[in-house]
Amino acid sequence: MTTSPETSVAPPTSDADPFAAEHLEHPEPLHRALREAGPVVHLTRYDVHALARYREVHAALVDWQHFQSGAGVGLANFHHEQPWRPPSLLLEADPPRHDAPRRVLREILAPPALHRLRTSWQAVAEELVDTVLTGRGEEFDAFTELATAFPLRVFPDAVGLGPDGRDNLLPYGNMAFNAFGPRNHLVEADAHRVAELSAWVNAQCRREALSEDGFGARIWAAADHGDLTYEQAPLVVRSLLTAGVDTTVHGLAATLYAFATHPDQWELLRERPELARVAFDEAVRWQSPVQTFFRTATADINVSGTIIPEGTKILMLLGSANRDPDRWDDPDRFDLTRDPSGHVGFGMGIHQCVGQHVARLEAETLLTALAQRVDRIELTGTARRHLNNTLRSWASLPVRAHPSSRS
Ligand code: QZP
Repeated sequence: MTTSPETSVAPPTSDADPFAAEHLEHPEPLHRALREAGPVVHLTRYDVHALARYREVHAALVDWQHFQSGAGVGLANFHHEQPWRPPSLLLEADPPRHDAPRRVLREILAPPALHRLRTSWQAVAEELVDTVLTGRGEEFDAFTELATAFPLRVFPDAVGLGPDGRDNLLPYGNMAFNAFGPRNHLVEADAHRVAELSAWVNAQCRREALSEDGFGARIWAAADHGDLTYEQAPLVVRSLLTAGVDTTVHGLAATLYAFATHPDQWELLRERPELARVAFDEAVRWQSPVQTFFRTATADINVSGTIIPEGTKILMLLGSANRDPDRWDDPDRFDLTRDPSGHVGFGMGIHQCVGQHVARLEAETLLTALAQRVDRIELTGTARRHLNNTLRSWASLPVRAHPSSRS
């Protein structure tokens, strides 16, 4: 994608604010406009360059040498602004510093390591679905009762968290994902909780706070083996607690919303339950729970004919890339028969979501339990969003689920 500087042109500009409420609520019109404007668009309000097409987003994600993460993956440039918390050793770091923590977490969250969780997660999913189907006359809020309840039942236990204060996890994540955006009203709204929530999360990352058999304990054991330093271990645990809760909650919510609004696709899943995993990936492509993050240019980079100046921030619109008609047939359609692989909803390249197998296992166990028990799922009211600067989030998914006769 890098060509000689002589061929460069000034990019089209836009004064749109991708973090304004109207665009967070309905991002598609802005995404289409930015994709059509050109391969690179200068956003004058923030003085950043935005990539909205699949081709450029993908190319930037795999080129960590030119598109660095060490200056932060939010709007704030850590070289000029103090980060709100010590930077993540994985997310907000480049090779070589990034690599040891990444290797440790990759082993701990790899499919073979998750194998022993499957049976217990299946049982939790079945019990949870049975409870919502009997408890409330088959009408319930699928956001709170399933998409939120299920990850909160299985993930903190898998990490090895103690029982107290788990209700801090979602508010902490909401704050962290808002913090990647501008200091707008969403950030200001939670400012009074930063110290309290950070103190709680940091306390949970200590070795003494964690059970002896969870992901957290294995991170500390990696320090015993010399694969991490003892200073790094708590920050790697912090990454799990930051990245592992809200993302799966809103990813599962996106999947349930997709099925509630596409009954033919639910029918297909019931016929072929082995599609549960591909359904989750297709929902991640279609909704892109992680809508955006930034990189920073390490040099003057020529991107498809536009020079992006060294040291400036680049906004990657993952949700837009995942619906780029030049990459996807009928991109706005939620379709279990397509191959969604290659979507950038989990990122791409060396930083690609290290927890994606955990997320897929959560989705697979919950969807399978639901598909075995529910003929039809439909919205009974308005699906409501919660606004966040980074996450395409939900507040409510009121549904009716029709229990199947065979269960
Ligand atoms: C958040 C961390 C989509 C990403 C921005 C999600 C994410 C990944 C890692 C961390 C936080 O390491 O704290």
